[in-house]
Amino acid sequence: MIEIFTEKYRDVLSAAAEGVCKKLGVSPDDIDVEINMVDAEEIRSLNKEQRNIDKVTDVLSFQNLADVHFPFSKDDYTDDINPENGSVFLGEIFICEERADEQAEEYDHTLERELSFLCCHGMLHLFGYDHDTEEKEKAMNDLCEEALSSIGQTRDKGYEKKEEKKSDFHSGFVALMGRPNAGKSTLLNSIVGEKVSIVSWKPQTTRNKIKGIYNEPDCQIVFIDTPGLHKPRNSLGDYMMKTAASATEDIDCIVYLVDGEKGLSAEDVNNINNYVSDGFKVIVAVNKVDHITKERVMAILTQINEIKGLVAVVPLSALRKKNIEPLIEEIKKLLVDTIKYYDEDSYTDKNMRFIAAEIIREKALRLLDQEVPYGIGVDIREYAYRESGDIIDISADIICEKQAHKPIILGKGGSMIKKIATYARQDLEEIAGTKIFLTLFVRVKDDWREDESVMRSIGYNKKDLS
Ligand SMILES: Nc1nc2c(ncn2[C@@H]2O[C@H](COP(=O)(O)OP(=O)(O)OP(=O)(O)O)[C@@H](O)[C@H]2O)c(=O)[nH]1
Ligand SMILES: [Mg+2]
Repeated sequence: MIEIFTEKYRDVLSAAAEGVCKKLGVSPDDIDVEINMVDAEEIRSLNKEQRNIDKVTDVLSFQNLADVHFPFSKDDYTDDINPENGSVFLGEIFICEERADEQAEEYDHTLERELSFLCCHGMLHLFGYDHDTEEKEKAMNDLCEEALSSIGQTRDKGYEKKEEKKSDFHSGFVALMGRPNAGKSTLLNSIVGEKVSIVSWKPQTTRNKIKGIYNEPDCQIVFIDTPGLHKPRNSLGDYMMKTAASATEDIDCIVYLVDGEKGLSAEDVNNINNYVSDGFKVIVAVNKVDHITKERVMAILTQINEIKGLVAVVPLSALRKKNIEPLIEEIKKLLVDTIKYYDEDSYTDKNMRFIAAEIIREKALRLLDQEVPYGIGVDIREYAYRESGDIIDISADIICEKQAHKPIILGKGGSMIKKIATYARQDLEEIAGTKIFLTLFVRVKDDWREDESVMRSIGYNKKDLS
């Protein structure tokens, strides 16, 4: 049974799937296949989950049978028979509507033809066909074409086009890179207009990749905030640098932030040169110009002009939101994709649990002195709405790495932890738009920044980085 989970393209997909069955001499009643139409974000997340590829693709097929042979007989697959309908479970196909639409335009044929092709391609995968060698690819393509022509699906057959024309819309991914404290997270928050990433004057504040989404009617830019580039001194630092490196996968450009107060360092020059020679499109933003003289800005810009191969250089103030538009305009020139990856209401890829942990960490970073805050992690133990729906209960552990740090975090009579909780609650209530009850505890986990199992449990897992 070929099950198709879309009303809109049911006829096209079912004709294509049956065309493949006919070509292979298989009765559609003997097989159990599920065909789904999904949007770009859904196929991207399936691709990431199942294949560890964080990219939108046109079609995904998940094959159930390890080995298919012909002539196809149900009796050869008794373990894979679906007891509900007596057919052999072949697998699932997911087709991305936006990508199919784009490809139809690109190849100058109809959407119907493109969907049929993608469906045939997916079906052949479920039957064990592959394209990992030139020879196999040709065999697969030939079969696909034969199946398509057997159902009269030629390139000139018309099909109702989607009403929305998207060619004026552009989108892309931009990694914000730079040394610790340059102002990457501040810039992300200013661009997005929401507090997405935590900020502090202490270096190495950001530990994860955090996406912030900027929308305009004709464009969507997904910015990726990253941990500041430094030489790692422990496993957490190592995780942070791997995180930063992984943020440059599949991006359209890098915005490299230079801290205007500190000036252009030799490490900055080295990092920028490496990105340029690796083929990235690099825009350098000189940040914190609100805090330095015009002469100093000019001197830094002159130094940067020596670097070859940059797309643009933009002086700005992330904190004061000065000169951010010219940066956006430079980025827009580099956008080539036409997919809206996130809906307009989303402004980050992170959930409230993650944001809650980060806000608590931010307050600890800002309130605690010396080395204590660097060894802090936050584990959210509970995040739950009360039945009434208007109060969220959050309880979290502040994890520190030395017994001696515990009394410092607690403060005299619990004054410090109360302060952290009050400031964090105020921010979280504003972000969540609802009342919050926040309870914090302090736990000691000796040298956890070297302990990968503790790191994993609080969200620093190297395996999550593709
Ligand atoms: N004066 C001034 N300060 C800024 C500006 N942008 C950021 N800052 C300050 O610089 C400090 C570091 O900012 P962050 O945004 O946390 O820097 P970051 O690059 O994300 O740092 P890491 O996450 O540690 O890599 C904070 O105290 C910010 O308030 C700016 O435009 N002007
Ligand atoms: Mg940061």
